[in-house]
Amino acid sequence: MKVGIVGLPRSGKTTVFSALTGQQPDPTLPPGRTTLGTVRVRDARLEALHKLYPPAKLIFAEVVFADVAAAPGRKGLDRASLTAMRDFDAFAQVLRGFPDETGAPPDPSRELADLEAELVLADLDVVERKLPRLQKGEKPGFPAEKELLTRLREHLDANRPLRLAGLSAAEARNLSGYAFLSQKPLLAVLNVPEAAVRDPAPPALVAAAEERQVRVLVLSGEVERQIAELDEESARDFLRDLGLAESASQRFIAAAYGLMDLISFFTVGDDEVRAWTIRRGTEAAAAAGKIHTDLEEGFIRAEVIRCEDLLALGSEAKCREAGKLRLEGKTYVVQDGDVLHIRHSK
Ligand SMILES: Nc1nc2c(ncn2[C@@H]2O[C@H](COP(=O)(O)OP(=O)(O)OP(=O)(O)O)[C@@H](O)[C@H]2O)c(=O)[nH]1
Ligand SMILES: [Mg+2]
Repeated sequence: MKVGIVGLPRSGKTTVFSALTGQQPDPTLPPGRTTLGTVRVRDARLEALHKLYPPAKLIFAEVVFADVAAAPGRKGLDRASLTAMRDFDAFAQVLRGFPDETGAPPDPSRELADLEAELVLADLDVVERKLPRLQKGEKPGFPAEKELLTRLREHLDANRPLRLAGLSAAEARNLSGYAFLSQKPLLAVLNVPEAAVRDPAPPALVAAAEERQVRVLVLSGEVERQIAELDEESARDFLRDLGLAESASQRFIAAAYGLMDLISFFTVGDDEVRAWTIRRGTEAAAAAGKIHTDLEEGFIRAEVIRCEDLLALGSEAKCREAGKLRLEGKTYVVQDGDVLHIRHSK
């Protein structure tokens, strides 16, 4: 799962990316080239499970963030950046919450609208190049492609992002090859100065975000960068002094999980105790495939224990005795916090 840190030029994308991931993109990269950085998903349940298997390695799930090198001196997005953005599963749009280099005050609700307009235009361009070919009799890639694209064109023509087009799950799946930009889940990230880090988001931004069904996260890239340089205890003290409960990177990840409808399941053993990320609704065989393709192909059954049962009873054997271990088939829908052991024939 890759979250693209996107936004208008000079909004603070790279600052936020570096603060979250500790990675410094090479400033000489050509436009459109991406830099990836991973962030561990802290999970108290996983850390508690790890205590039951002392020699095991503890492996957190990770979220990948991407920063795109921008073409210098542009007002809007360059083509190379738009192309790079097609590859991301979701967007976090950084909104400038500080005066820019010329002293101009921030206008985050306008930035939200401006980027959206660019994404809508880029999608409209794709639809308008495809539709005439379908109308001329080109074989559609999926049933009713022409009708669906016609509907999308009307929607885009009205300056509405495809996220709000009320697409069914099947339609969204059919369209996945197009990688429409305005269809991708979006989170708004207001990057404010340290002094404003506890202030609520400005009402105009809240209204603009609500209208688009977008969540707003307020953070200070500057504060996050400083936290990233501290050890855990000093970071806690620093956050307490600022009146914050936790660093934004974990809030950011929680929001990204929600945005992409992601959940975690766990595997435990003497070698490793590990969290895996899947989309909500994933069935057991596909979840097993995340661990290893052999486990999906040779899937027989999943032994499932709820992590709270395992934590309360202290061992898999005790869970088995207490009837807390279930055997589930291929189509079992894995739940957040399930501990899985896959029985397989490979
Ligand atoms: N005052 C202040 N300046 C910031 C903050 N975050 C970023 N900046 C400045 O804003 C400018 C742009 O920051 P970047 O992080 O490079 O923004 P960007 O969106 O990656 O820019 P491009 O990739 O060129 O589009 C730089 O001069 C930063 O120093 C902030 O929180 N406060
Ligand atoms: Mg940048």
